Amino acid sequence: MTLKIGITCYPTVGGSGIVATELGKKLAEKGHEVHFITSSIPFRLDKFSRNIFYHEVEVNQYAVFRYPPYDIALASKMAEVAQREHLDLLHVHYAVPHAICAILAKQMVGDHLKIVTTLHGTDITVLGYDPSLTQMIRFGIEHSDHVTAVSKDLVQQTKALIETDKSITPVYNFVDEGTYYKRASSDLREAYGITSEEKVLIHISNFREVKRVPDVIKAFARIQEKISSKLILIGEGPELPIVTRLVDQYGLTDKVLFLGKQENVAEILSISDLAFLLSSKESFGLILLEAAACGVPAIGTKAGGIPEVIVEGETGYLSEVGDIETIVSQSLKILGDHDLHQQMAKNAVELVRKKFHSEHIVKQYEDIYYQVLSKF
Ligand code: GMT
Repeated sequence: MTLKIGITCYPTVGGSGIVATELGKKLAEKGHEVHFITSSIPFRLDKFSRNIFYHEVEVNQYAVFRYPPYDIALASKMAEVAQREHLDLLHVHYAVPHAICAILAKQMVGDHLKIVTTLHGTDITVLGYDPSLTQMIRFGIEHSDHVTAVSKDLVQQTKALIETDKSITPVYNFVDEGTYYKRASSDLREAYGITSEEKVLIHISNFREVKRVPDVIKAFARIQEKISSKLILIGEGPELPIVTRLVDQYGLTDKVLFLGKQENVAEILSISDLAFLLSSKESFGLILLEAAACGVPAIGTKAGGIPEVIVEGETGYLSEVGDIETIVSQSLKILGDHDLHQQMAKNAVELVRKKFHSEHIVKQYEDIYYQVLSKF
């Protein structure tokens, strides 16, 4: 039986928006009718599919409102679309505000409309610490028909921080295998002025404090003294000025390439030798999966769900948050040993194929949908 599914996510926000959109696309390929209900068109929704629809949430800017009422507009749009299109369920990404809006919509439409909520991390590990929101997050979780989280660690953290007994299913993220694979060597290295002897290190994030990008620079400063290399930085965010200054202070301006925001990173990952994700909080770290799919080993921190994505000693190494010494020695070990690097690159591709394959993950979500719909 094919379903009619409404999907709400932050269309412009990193990993959660990407995963929600790719999930919608895969569901549509399997014959389900997918309705994106979002504030703008999700940036990965780039190709036409007759099973995919987009409903824009328009927020009234009426002068009396000090803050435009996005949540109310979203709930109202969800109810309108659910009624008109006879949706079976709403799959919302983020407890606050999206699960709350879905609960409101369900109250308007009726109990037959089911709610599946996926937690991505920021809603719990950042907002969960704000006491004024804890109760609201708990409400969103407990009134959803089913809740998933993108790692086992996030399941544990949610239970501990939000103090809920609600059953939460871990469902890992996935990448589109048609996009993320290692490209044959391109002229990109040459275009970026990278010589054939140089190794390429890469970090991709939204440059928020939790990503600890300065640690990447500190580690790179020492790595490039031993192994000729360049560091590619992709993304933009509040810490970019701090990072730029640090690169300057270390005299690394010729060795660090700031590429800004890039949407198609598979090409760039394909010329990379090692990826870094040194965050202090990270529920999953989608970029690690994207890197692994392109055959790039990674160094990550023992934070959140990262140890569920990097297999220690097989696809990369793990270190304590801020332990630059260990990060440097682990990086030198991988970059200095061709056979180890090749083996890790191979293992990484295999890991994505076995543990995180889109077919397997999409099936897990479908099973959850059928399960909630079978309950009256
Ligand atoms: O990392 C961010 O700040 C963005 C955020 C998002 O909403 O996309 O990322 C969260 O969700 C991603 C997709 O599930 C995860 O891969 C990221 O680890 C998670 N970020 C954090 O937990 C900090």
